Amino acid sequence: MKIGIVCYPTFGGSGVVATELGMALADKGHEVHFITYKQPVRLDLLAKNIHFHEVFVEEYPLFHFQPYELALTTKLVEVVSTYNLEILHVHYAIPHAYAAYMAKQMLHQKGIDIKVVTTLHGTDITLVGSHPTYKTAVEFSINNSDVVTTVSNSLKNDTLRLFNVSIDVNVIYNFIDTTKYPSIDDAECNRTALATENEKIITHVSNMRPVKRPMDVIEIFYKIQQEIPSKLLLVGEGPEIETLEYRVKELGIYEKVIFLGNSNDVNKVLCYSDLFLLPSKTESFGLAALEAMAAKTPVISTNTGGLPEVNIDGVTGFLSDLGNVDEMSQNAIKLLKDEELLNQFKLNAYNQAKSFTIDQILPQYEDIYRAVKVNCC
Ligand code: GMT
Repeated sequence: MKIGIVCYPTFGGSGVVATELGMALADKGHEVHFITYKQPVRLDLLAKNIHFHEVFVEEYPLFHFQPYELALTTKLVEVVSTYNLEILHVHYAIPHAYAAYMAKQMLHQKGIDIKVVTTLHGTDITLVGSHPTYKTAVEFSINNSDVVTTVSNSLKNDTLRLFNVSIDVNVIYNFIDTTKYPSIDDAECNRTALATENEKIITHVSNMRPVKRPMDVIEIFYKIQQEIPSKLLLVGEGPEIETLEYRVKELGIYEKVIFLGNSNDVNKVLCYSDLFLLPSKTESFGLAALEAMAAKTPVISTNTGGLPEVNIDGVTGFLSDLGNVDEMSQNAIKLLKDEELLNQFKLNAYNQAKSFTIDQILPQYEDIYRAVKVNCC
């Protein structure tokens, strides 16, 4: 099939899912065209069947906000008609589903029928999409897609609760390629660079936005390190970083917290991590938790959104109410103190991750593409 993928090219989960999906589809022989404003961070441009089309936004002094939707719509019309694409799969509704709808109408006038598959990822529904500023347009774009998917049951329920939805919503979970995670014995899994032999390594990966509650990560770690020799690795960049650094200095734990910034090597950090912290306010799925589990790292998380569909309380980690920093740190200490229990949880986490492998999820998207083509025209 000839498939166009529209996504954010940055380190966010929706862009990662879109990129990994596109590369796996290309690997299976589909022709995949990425259409976005920058090359996606995890995209292997030299791989077979992969194409990338950059959306340029012409700046003009009159514009306070650059009209990205218009530039994207124009590019979609051009790419679909030039390469005879059959499916446009847009990740994150805002503004991608809206631009795809507009492109579909323009292509229809040229006698071209393109099918639009919209995957909702989380904040495009919860925090941002349901805000009155966007809600009408997001609802319209959802209802006028040919197929809609969400990345968890929780996000499906949120979508049905927050919007007046007149189309079926399919759940297709986030996925993982477990082969991409080195094991602790591999040379590239170099834990000695960051911690001593007797220290435990605790990791948090996010875009450091308030929704991820990174300050809770610091408070949880502060309690852990009082009882267990340990280091905290923070991977990712975002608006909270400065405040976090300030708090870490204030607590006197600066030498125990390592700020790694954005990284394409998250798997190499996770392979030697003993515990992963994800105390998010909301999380439609929690791809970061799944990535940790694929690297045999148990997860201490909140019980919000789709996290209970991924992290199993008392098995692959522990779940707590939002903001319950005391319980989260107690659970972390309990695990880190008991080597046997920790190893059991590491194994459980890995086994749970294996139920979300790409080879189980990819065919679900292919089935949707095939079905929407058959029902078409
Ligand atoms: O987590 C973010 O803020 C990034 C965001 C995105 O769309 O890029 O992630 C969302 O999509 C991921 C992939 O489907 C999910 O695993 C994350 O849980 C979800 N984030 C939230 O719902 C906050």
